[in-house]
Amino acid sequence: MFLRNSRFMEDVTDYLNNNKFNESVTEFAESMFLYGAAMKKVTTALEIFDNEFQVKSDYNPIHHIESRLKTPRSIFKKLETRGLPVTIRSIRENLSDIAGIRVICNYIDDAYTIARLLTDRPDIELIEKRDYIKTPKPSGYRSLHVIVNVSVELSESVVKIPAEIQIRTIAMDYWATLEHRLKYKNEGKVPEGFHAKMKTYSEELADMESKMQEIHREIEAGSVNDTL
Ligand code: 0O2
Repeated sequence: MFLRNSRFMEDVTDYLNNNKFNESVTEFAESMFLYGAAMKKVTTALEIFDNEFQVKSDYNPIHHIESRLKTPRSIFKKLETRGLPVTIRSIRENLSDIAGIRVICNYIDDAYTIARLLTDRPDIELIEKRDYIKTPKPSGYRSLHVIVNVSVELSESVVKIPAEIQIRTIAMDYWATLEHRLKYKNEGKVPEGFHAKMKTYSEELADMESKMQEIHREIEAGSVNDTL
């Protein structure tokens, strides 16, 4: 499947021609297939939770789900930037975000609920949790990152493949998407004061969503007196 993808082939051929990647394209494609399978397993698990909430509950914490496989170009670039060998072994040992899944939730509490539901499953093993909601990055970036090992059942064996799940609210996603676009629009050149402003806006959004969370908790607890 991946071998027929022309962009995939272009990226790998480019590296082969430059002698940067001295490995078999077939082997590389096979390892990408495993990351794709891990991504599919996590998205399917999430879609089942999503459907279950829709059918059984009057509240669904999942707003929507996104997923992507890191492109060969971006894999090679990340290894090079870090001064790591550009080999399949190095990819396996150093990169945990080739299979990437993003879950967008309504409220902050929902992000923790989704992380728990996923990592309670026997086929999804928690490796590392990076809580940028409790401790945002210096840029103002907020999100809950969960690095997991996913058990992928093949025809004759079971393999464990890493995946990165980013769980964030609509407000966190709004900030991260626009900040990323603004930052990379001009090859990384940003106007003066950009970083300080983005950090302030992130704090303002965090403040607003804590208030929205509070209203949600009150409504869920049934302690609302006002009539519409
Ligand atoms: P892409 O294309 O989004 O995947 P690691 O991922 O472990 O190699 P790091 O930075 O220690 O490196 O991991 P971390 O902190 O878990 O964050 C990685 C990802 O979080 C990034 O992926 C972004 O998606 C997101 N992220 C982190 N910081 C910021 C930020 O300041 N702004 C925005 N908009 N997103 C951020 P990649 O690898 O950069 O690329």
